[in-house]
Amino acid sequence: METLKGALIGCGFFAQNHMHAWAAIDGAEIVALCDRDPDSLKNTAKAFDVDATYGDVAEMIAAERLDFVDIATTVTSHRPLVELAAAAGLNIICQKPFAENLDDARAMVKSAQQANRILMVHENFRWQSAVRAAISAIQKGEIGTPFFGRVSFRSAYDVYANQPYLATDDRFIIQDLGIHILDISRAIFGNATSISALINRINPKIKGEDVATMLLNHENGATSVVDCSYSTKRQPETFPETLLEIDGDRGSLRLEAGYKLIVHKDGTDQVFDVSPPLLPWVERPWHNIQESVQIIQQHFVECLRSGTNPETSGDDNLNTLALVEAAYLSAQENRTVKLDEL
Ligand code: NAD
Ligand code: 89Y
Repeated sequence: METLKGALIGCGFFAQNHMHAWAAIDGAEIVALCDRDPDSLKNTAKAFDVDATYGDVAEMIAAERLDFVDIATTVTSHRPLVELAAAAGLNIICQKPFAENLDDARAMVKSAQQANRILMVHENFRWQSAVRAAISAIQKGEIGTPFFGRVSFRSAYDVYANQPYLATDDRFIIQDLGIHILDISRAIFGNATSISALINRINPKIKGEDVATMLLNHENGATSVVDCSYSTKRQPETFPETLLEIDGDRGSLRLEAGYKLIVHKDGTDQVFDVSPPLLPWVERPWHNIQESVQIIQQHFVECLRSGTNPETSGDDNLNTLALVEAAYLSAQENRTVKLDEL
């Protein structure tokens, strides 16, 4: 089978993880890089030994024979880049947040559908092996039918050092991080019908909210609480772990700090170490996220090969993005927002 040829668009902070992961994945290779910033372009080309470099995406797409593009830019550029790539007949994997708003996201999904190409969102947290182990235990029925969950991410890790835009954007934690945690809640309980959100800014040096507490009602009748904070100073500092407490009608499950999975059923606890493997290129504490980058990109390649829709497709991600929009609306108007309002 021929190796799929891809191009990376955006060679910034997080794209370095994409490149390490592509190098470790069978069946696909990155043959070209694009970035408007010459230094990022040059450094990434050197680090990963890629000869073809471009400062303009349209120029790159015209010059290269590609099967897919991997969009690792920040959100404002996602819609034009996705539409350009789809119009050129390319498959696409695009970083989160997928779009700035739902209208853009719907148009992006449509552009890929019209081109009959695969569009996947790099929504990687549900692909973290520890989270996956919990989802898999729930899907196997280990705790019966889940009826309540707390999906929680609380940390004081300095995310602004690597991603300075997080301190200056109007929106912060729900759009940047909560999006992943809401997506995990969807992966466990399915789509939601309504959400109520409270937000707060504790860190005076940033513009957006750094604390969000969200209450979701799911289509299947389950309730979940999704809570996120980047102002929680604690030991152990759990960045970037998502912690879970899920109650089912036959038992309960907890994913605790240190990647400890506890499944309680028939009156006893079973305890599992679900620590992510330390891949050769990863660095603590990011290894959890970095491993999931490799897993999600591998899933993208498998979907391209088999022609199947990815689990975290553009279409699927509309539901996660709708939760983000609804959470901001709820916080702004101090009311419960029904998802069918959007
Ligand atoms: P960054 O600013 O470090 O890098 C973005 C790069 O894209 C920059 O080098 C910029 O010059 C380039 N760029 C922007 N528009 C372009 C265009 N039109 N053409 C060519 N190049 C362009 O940003 P980052 O921190 O690496 O974040 C990138 C994305 O990754 C964001 O959407 C962020 O939310 C996401 N991210 C995801 C995770 C995750 O776990 N999934 C973690 C961190 C960041
Ligand atoms: O951008 C964010 C993400 O997607 O995962 C963690 C992060 O890097 C900071 O919140």
